[in-house]
Amino acid sequence: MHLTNNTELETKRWWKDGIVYQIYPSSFKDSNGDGLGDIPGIISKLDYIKDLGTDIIWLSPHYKSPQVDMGYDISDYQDIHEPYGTLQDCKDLIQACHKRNMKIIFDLVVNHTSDKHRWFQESRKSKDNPKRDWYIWRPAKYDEHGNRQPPCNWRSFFGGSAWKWDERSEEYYLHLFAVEQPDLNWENEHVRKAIYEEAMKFWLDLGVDGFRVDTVNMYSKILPFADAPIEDASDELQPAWMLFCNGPRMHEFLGEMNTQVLSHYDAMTVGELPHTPDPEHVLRYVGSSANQLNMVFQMDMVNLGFGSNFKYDMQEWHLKDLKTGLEKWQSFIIGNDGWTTIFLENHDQARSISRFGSDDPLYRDVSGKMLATFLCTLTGTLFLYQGQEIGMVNVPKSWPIEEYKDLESLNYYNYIKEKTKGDTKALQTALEGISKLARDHSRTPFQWDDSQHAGFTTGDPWMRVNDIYTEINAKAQLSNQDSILSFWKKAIQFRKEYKDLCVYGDFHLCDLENTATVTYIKHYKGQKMLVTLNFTKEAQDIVIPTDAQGKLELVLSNSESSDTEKLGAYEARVYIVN
Ligand code: ISL
Repeated sequence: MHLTNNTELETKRWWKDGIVYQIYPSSFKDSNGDGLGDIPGIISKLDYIKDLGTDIIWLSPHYKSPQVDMGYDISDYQDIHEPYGTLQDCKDLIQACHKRNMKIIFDLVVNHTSDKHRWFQESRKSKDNPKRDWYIWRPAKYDEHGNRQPPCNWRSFFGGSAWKWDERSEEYYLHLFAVEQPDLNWENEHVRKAIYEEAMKFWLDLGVDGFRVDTVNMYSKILPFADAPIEDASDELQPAWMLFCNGPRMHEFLGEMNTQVLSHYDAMTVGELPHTPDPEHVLRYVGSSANQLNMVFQMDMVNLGFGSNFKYDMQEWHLKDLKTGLEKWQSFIIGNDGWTTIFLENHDQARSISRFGSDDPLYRDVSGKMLATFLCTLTGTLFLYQGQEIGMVNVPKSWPIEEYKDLESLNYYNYIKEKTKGDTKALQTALEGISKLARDHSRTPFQWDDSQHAGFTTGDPWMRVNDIYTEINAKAQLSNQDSILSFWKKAIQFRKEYKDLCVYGDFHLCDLENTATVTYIKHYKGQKMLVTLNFTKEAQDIVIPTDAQGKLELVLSNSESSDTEKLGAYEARVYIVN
């Protein structure tokens, strides 16, 4: 279906062709030497971000927080984590973005709060506290020996039971994530109202342009709480996403959020939507007529290689798997009013060059540029993560577990340690998984230059800087026309110049079975573009799909090669088909 001119005006929106740059505040830029990034540091780098060609900033949580989960545990929605700055700094940041004609969105984390949030502090006081029902409390179960047991067998995301016994008020509370992240009870309408007021309207009224909505499908759980099916026979606790994702009231809640808050602003929303494989169901979240969210993140590509029970229990994956996920979420919006996203990195993922390209110094640059070509020619809103534009890679495999800071990696390592009673081989395997997939890889300080601590801080960085910073840093790349950074700028300009094809075009995959290349055609009205990418170190045949026969004009490439038969290692080519 092609859209007429009238609907086209409605269909092309700033949050569709705008490119998003995600900032992880603790690791972006420190302005005061305390070793932690901060808001003034971000402001000092806005011209760098603007110059890259990106249009929208997504700021990961900057709110007041004990930082058990790096700010995804919020203790006050209307206050700022002190080392990051003040509310005034935050207002300055919003203004500084708008002055540069950029937008800024914040992270909306409302499935849970920190256990230090005043709502939870009240709630846990006693069973009859007026805020008791703001969180999810349940009595204990007892087994046949009279031992106290949690209400059900759910495993939390960060390991251990999803239920925590509260000694004082003698009930369990639910926490899908860390013990210190109790789940809010969305069934209670006072909770929802408070979220709308404190976490949303407050910031929208200060000029924020929207939200990245954390764990957007977990607010409605299936009640009453039941045991999840046994998938991991070696453990009492089981993954339970089928019982806490996409519960029966999910769409009602998002509809209400829309009517009461979002519809009053020109706000962008992008939700994190794990465990929702059915495109029809996803359209209920992102179809524009559904009035819920503008778009969601699908995890199919970024979760490749994750173990089914534990992420770090790595599995082999094949290029065909990547293409299957790619095709699914690129094409599910064809002929309807939905929208989609493109990303290979964020603060929960390891670095894309290390995972999908090669961090071997021989291929690092070329594979980074190939991935840039890939992302910049896909349909949907494009999200970049800080450091991706300079080709930051995973930390060295030699780093011991002590250098990792994320509770997910550490909890997993400790779980294996306990389970195997410290078996060296098992711990080595665990560390291998962590060195490939840990969230820490994206969280190391930004590599600005080759001075001490990569120019990130004049103090002691909160997390070790990746040792490779003298080779990979922004300063060196800014002055090098051949750098990954320069290529990203070029590819972003290309995306803007060929916006219809790149951002809005219909996507058709051509080589699903090919184990080495990814080839697709983009169509927009009469225009056609062919993209062919080599995901390997070996040269590959160039196969022109029958649908792209005609005069091919090479418009973007990461190599100088003029070989018409073969793609070199990690070579990327984009042709306009005339
Ligand atoms: O990070 C993951 C796998 O390594 C995911 O399971 C992740 O925990 C999940 O997608 C939810 O993520 C979001 O909420 C978490 C927070 O830790 C993540 O950083 C955030 O993106 C809890 O708020």
